[in-house]
Amino acid sequence: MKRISLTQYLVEQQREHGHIPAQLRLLIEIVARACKRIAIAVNKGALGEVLGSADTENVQGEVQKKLDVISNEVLIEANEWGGHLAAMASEEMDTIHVVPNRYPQGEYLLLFDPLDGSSNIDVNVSIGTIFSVLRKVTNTRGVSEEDFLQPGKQQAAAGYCVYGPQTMLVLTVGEGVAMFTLDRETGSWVLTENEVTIPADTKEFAINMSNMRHWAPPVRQYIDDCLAGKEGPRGKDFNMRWVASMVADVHRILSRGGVFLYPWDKREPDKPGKLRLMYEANPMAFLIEQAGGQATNGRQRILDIVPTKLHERVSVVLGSKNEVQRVTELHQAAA
Ligand code: AHM
Ligand code: MG
Repeated sequence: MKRISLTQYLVEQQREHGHIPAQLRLLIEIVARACKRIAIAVNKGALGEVLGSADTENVQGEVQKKLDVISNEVLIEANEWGGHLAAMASEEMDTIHVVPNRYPQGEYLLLFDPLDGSSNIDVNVSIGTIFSVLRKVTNTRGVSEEDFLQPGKQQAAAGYCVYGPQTMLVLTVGEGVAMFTLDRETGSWVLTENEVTIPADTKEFAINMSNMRHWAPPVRQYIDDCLAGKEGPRGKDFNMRWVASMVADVHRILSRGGVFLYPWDKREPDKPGKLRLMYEANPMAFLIEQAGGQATNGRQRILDIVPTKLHERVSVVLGSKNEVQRVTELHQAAA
């Protein structure tokens, strides 16, 4: 099999479609390199003294794990000096990190969840890094949080890296989805799946079932119908999977179909959901749509939502098209 590296893939995309400017290519390569460093830290585990809590809290009031903090630092350090970015934002930082004056400022904005699936770090289950790239569209000097508040449909690129049995990078630059596997011997990202597509139908759903009693009626209805199996209104048996790392759950869906839900629930009625719009839902929604799936908040396409704040939360329903449509219709019927 001819091996195509990430660099070659990006150069060829640029030649064929002409939509990957040099700065964006550099950005993607730097993020991919940073993910390699994170993968090394993840693999070392207890031997690298990277497990356990950092005894600090992030802006969302969650206790940070050592690997949350390490991964955040790796991504910032790697991306500061290249001249491709104006600023970065992260799940682990209260506000944006502007590229320091000693480096040139670029035209892109990078958002990330440096280590997704934090509850799985210490139990050796797949975790990941999620990233989203926006262009700074305003011509104002300097950069502020406002510059980041763009709907997900304006993303220039998005992807994630999953640290599992294999380390894989999954990427879209708006021309389909490509998957790369890290070759540990050579240290390079090798294209192993191109033009990924999600089947429109599925018999597999992913949701944290322990929250069932807190869901809104349309979500309850959807899952009840799935659980009723062959004898129920769906006429088929469903299987359930929940890794509790969004990256791993989305990776399974991109690999063989399925539907993922993290819905609003009544314990926190004022919060639209648990997951964060700008660095979790948007990049995943972009990938899922690029693979032929759908992503909504139950009512509206995720990529159309105009954010009002950096750490905004959102309900998420994504994956195989016909299932997402069904959930969305149940919400519309209940409205
Ligand atoms: P994190 O970014 O702090 O790791 O939280 C996000 C994670 C998602 O990866 C996952 O889908 C969800 O939270 C798991 O939630 P739960 O603990 O309810 O299973
Ligand atoms: Mg996360």
